[in-house]
Amino acid sequence: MRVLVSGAAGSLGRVITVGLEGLGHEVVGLDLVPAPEGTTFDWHEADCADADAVEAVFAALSTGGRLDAVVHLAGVPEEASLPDELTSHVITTAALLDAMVAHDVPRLVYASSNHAVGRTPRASGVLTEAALPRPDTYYGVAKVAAEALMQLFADRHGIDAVACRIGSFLEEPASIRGLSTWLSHGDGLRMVEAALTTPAPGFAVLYGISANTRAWWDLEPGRRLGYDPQDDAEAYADTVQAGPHDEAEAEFVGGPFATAEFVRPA
Ligand code: 15L
Repeated sequence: MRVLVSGAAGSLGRVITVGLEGLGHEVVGLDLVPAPEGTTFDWHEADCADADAVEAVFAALSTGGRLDAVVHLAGVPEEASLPDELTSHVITTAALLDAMVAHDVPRLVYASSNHAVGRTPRASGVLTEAALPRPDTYYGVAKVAAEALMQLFADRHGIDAVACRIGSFLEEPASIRGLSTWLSHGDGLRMVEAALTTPAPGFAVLYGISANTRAWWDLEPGRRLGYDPQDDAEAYADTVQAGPHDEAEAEFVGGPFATAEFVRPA
């Protein structure tokens, strides 16, 4: 497949681009910044929030053959003001979806987040993909809205759009919460590959975590799409240090984003 990856220079993007290339895909990187040294694939510099700039990238790519999918990983990974969050997650997703429709690109894989449902109490039990939106921050609100855009474009334009509600994408789990929310680098790649290749998903949601013994999120929606996680954070249970915020972070699935002390930017 020929795949455009936004946020290619970010922490997710660096791992996913190289991994997709290793799986035999033709990767095109897209980011605000130049390609990291040693990048072996095509790269475009543009702001995904600028619809004209995004359209120009798609127009340039159309001369080099068919683009099969977009993997949208760009966006601020933490809380910011509401306008900044909406720009970073919703405006960018809309610009990419508009360009996909204009250029007949059939599939979007999106780095959504657990924070779309982060204010769900842990006491609610394992969350399925049918969990109602329950954001813990403006960041979470923007992820909910981006998922709604994906549903809209699936319904109106027949785009296949998989929203991956990612937990904690790290080399190793870094906290007690991480033993439940960890997504290993290898499983992150498996998740994206499944979302890219599963036949005709329409709009679909999966939880992007490894096969963690202590998981709070249902892996079945992902398994139905072909995501077969191989790692388990439990292997790190003896090495992860308890922290002073563990108790507060355990109340809601969004952990540190959902605690009562969290201060929202204006
Ligand atoms: C996210 O969505 C954030 O981008 C990341 O920084 C982590 O906070 C992660 O969720 C998490 O919940 O651990």
